[in-house]
Amino acid sequence: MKIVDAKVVVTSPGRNFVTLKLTTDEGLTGLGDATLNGRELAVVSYLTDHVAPLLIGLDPHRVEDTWQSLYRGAYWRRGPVTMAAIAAVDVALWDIKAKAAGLPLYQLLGGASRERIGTYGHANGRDVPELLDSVRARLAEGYPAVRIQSGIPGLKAVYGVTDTDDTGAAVLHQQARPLVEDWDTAAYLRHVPAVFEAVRAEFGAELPLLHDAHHRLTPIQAARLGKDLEPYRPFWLEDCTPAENQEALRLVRRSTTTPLAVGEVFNTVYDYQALITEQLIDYVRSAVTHFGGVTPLRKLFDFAAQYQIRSAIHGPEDISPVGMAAAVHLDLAVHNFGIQEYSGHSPLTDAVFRHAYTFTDGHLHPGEEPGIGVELDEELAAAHPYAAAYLPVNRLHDGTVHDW
Ligand code: CS2
Ligand code: MG
Repeated sequence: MKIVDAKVVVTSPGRNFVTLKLTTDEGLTGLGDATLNGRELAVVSYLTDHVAPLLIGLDPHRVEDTWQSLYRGAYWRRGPVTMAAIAAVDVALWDIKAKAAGLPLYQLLGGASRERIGTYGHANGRDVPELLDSVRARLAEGYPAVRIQSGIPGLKAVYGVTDTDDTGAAVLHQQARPLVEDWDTAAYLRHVPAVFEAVRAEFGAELPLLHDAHHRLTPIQAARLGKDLEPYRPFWLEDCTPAENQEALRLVRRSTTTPLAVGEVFNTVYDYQALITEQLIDYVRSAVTHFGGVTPLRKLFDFAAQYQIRSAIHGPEDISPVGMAAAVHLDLAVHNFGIQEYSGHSPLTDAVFRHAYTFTDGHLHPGEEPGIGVELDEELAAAHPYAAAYLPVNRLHDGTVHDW
């Protein structure tokens, strides 16, 4: 079997997605997600101009060899653009391989290790009452765990708190030019424990509560927050400090028993090396789309499993249904599964990307369709062209740029 066509489809059914579609001489097709939120066109060019021509004529069954060729052959390694492009090729090849075998992808990854996949949903509010209503809404949808993000008194717009227009519809924090949000770490550190106190008071001690600090704290501030949240027993504190400096987590780890989750912005195992071998974290957060595909992410999970660290694949709306499908197949198969983030997508996005995975009573299942179980409606995709959209930028009150 040979690859005879490699096409990059950019569509924006409410937000931008980049998809690679490979076609073989036997008529089999494979899809891969290459969406890099806010830098989509860089990956489009990487794939279109530098990778797609090299794929024509290759045997699609040679998944590992193609991955190694794209990783080592570029000479310039790692990074979000390169690894999103390689991820799209990798997932498309796994999709073809599983279709050729007539099996859902998870069967090629060792088969099911569980019956269904536990998820967590996003609850947020501009203030505590609104947050409590949002938690209620996620529980009503069946989510077994909830991430809680709240507005901060004195701050206009904060990460994770969905702005809604006067019709109540979510206003995506993605504009043709970056929105500028404001930040005050001291106000945040004062407020978050009170938010957990209020949610625990309302929903009790059992409900798994997650929180994302989104890279914004120094190590000692992260240690402070981890300690302050211990009485509320969070399921995890995510991205408590920018983890490019992996050593920073040593200070946090020795200061608190609050579980730590890191890694959605990481794209190779080397970003995690010390975090895993020194057991500085409890969950690895990389998504198939940002980590180079199923091939390396499975290896990362097996490495993490030696240290009793579990998976927690990144699953917000900017991971397309193609990337989500690949994640759910991995979630079903790996032994050290932890939890799957799941925000769902708009009905229009689900129409562009028809998928076999299901979300029922707060749990996902990949379904039994051969491959990853996603079909791309190219005609509908073409009706929603790319629209420039950028993530916000964060600034302190004195105007200093801060992590968003
Ligand atoms: C967040 C993401 O879901 C999360 O944990 O960190 O929503 C992140 O803000 C977006 O993926 C950025 O595109
Ligand atoms: Mg996050």
